[in-house]
Order: sequence, then C-alpha cells, then structure tokens
Amino acid sequence: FFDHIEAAPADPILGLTETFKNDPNPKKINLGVGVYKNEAGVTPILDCVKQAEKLIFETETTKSYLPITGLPEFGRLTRELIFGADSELVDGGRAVTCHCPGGTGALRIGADFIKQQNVAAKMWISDPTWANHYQIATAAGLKFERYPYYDRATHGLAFERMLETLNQAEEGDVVVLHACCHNPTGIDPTVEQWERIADFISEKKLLPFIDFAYQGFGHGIEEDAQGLRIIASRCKEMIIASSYSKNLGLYNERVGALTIVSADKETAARVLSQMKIAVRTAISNPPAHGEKVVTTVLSNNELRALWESELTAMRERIRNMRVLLVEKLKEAGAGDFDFITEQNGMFSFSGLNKDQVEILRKEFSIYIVGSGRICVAGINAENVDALAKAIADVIKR
Ligand code: PLP
Ligand code: TYF
Repeated sequence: FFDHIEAAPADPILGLTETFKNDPNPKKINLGVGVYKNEAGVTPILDCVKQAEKLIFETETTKSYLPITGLPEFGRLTRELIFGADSELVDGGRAVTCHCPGGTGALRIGADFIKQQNVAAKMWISDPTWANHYQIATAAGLKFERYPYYDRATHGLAFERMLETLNQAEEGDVVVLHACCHNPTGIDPTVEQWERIADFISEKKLLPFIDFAYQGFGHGIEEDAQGLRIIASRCKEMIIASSYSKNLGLYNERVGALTIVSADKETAARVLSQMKIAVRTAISNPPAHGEKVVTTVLSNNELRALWESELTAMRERIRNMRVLLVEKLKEAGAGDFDFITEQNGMFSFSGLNKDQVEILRKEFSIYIVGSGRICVAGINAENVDALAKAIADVIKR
C-alpha cells in the first residue's frame, strides 16, 4: 500500500528550525520561524497565562468534552477583541464563532465550510503569503489565484497592481487578506487603502476572508483591527480566522477562532449549524486547555491588564530591534534599510536573495527563510552586531 509513496520536502520554515537545532556553532542566530523571542532569546510563557493556568488548575472539575463550537464565552470574547467592545457584531447575532485548533485550524475549517456549502469556488490569495494559505485552499478543494502584493522597487505595497489583478475576480469569489503584520512582507495597507479595498470588495461582491494571526503585534490591539473593522462596516458578510498563538504566546495549545458574519441573524443561525458540521467532521470538538486560558485572561480585569502590558512589551521590543538593526546596518556599511522600520509585526522582507541567504547560513550560521524574510523577533542586543556585519559582508561581495 505504501511502496509508491514519495518523500515530501520539509516545510521550508519549520525545516529550517531543525537544521538550526543541529548547528553546533554557539553564535548561531535563528531568524527563520515566526515565533517571538525575548531579549534572552527565549520564547516565554506569559505571566498572565501562568496565572490563568493556576486558576484553572485549582477550579477545573472535569475533562469532559466542550461544545462543538467551544465555550460560548470564548466566542463572545473573541468577537469583542476583533470587532471592538462597542460593535453590534459582538452580541447582535449576525456573527458566530467556533474555537478551532489555531489560526491554521480556523483557516482550514473556514475553507471546508466554503467548499461544503458551495459558498464559492475560488480564493484570491496574496503573492507572497504564508505558504500554508495556498495548500489549505487546495486541500479543501478550492481553486486559488494569486494577486500581487509586494513592490520590490519600493519595498512597499503593490497597491494598484493588487487592485488591477483583483479586478479579474468574478462576483462571489473569496479574497484572503492579512488583517495586519502581513506574513512574510511586514507591509500593511494604510487606512485609506483599506477603505478602497473595502469599497472594491463590496462593489465587486467578493467575500473577504481575513487572516488575523498577529493582533497586537503591529501598533496595538485596537489599531491592528482597523482594516478588518473598515471591511466589516462596508461588507455585510465576511469570514475571519483569528489566532491566539502569537499574542498570548499559546503556540502549542492551538487556540484560534473561526468567525462568520452573515447579513442577518436568521442566516447566521443556519450558518452556525453548518459550521458545527464542518468542525465535527474535522475535529469533533476543540481542545479545552488553551481555550480556558484565553477565556480566563480576557474576562478577568487584572489578567487582561497584565496581558495588554506583556503584549505591549513584545511589540515594543520588536520595534526597537527594527530600529537597532537599521542603525547597525548603516554603521556596518550595508546601506539604507530604513524600510525595515516602516514594516509591522515579526517579519520583514530584507531584500536579500537566495544566494545571500545561503552564504549567511553556511558561513555565519545565520538562518533566514529563502525568500529573504527575516523574523525580527529573533534579534537581540547581543546578536545584532554580528548580524549586521554579516549582512554587510554578504551584500558587498
Ligand atoms: N496565518 C498566518 C499569516 C501565520 O503567519 C500563521 C502562523 O503560524 C498562521 C496563520 C497560523 O497560526 P497558528 O499557529 O495559530 O495556526
Ligand atoms: O511563518 C511563520 O514562520 C509562522 C510559523 O508550516 C509557521 O507562521 C511556519 C510554517 C508552518 C507553520 C507555522
């Protein structure tokens, strides 16, 4: 049965982490995978999470199954976070939410739902994007096309080309958008651009599917939701896949959410009934621990305030590293990398090419994804000098 099976290539990002782990060089630097690291190079468990876990440990009385959609309170708190506490979408009944295993689980169950319910046949996905987007669309049985996103010349958004290409979309197609901190470029639309995107999508009758994996990593919890909220103000229907992996550091607990907004609450109730089928056929019901942590932190005033301060510290550390890297690159004679400070979230497209990336790995034990994407969260005061010098060296060859 299995003889014909060919070996699959390693995931280009997760595979890089494996190679990094096996590198004996004590000065090695991992700027590959998108995982936050603190100044000491550690991916910490947040204090708010530790405290919530203590509360859960003391009060939990059963490990019996959760509802298919997860805890209702989890859904409500998630809607509050993405739409804003004042939004009618929090309690109005038009938006329904399921806990899914991570943002990935939400994307996949959302794509399954689209396929199963004949919502659409095609997705438009940015080029470049997090590679799993293309794979998830295909695995769910949907076709996809790419729209340009990155302008190499300006290190900015290829906004006009993006809309020109999306003009070829047909009524009813799905458009996948990153809400903030675009992976891999770190480039997000401005508020004015979001307004144009929202008008465009609404006029062309496309369905926005928003991937919200980095809320709080760009400019703040509310600020990062601006684009999504502009879309929600102009489009009556939308899908959101959000994640708590990064902003609560719950990577391995697999906590994400799929939220679907319908035009009215009667439709939303029918949508929810079919979302439950999509969840049941994929995972039956969600894992509880991470979901309880999120629900506890977001609903407890003290823990919520602690979370916000911890999230702010993560975001500010990354911003500081952007500034420091650009300074050190200038000092090392690598040239002008000012665009790095304009970008948001964990990632930047450095502009380094495949060959340069390979030299950095082989000669300097610096690990960067082949596209030239660097995870800024892997930089700290201790490794930034060596990093900037190595990049300058490679660029000047
Ligand atoms: N979407 C984007 C753009 C991502 O970068 C990630 C990162 O892992 C995800 C979704 C999935 O996140 P999760 O770990 O919550 O599945
Ligand atoms: O892009 C990243 O680095 C993160 C983590 O298959 C990740 O989104 C990378 C690859 C992958 C799953 C998660």
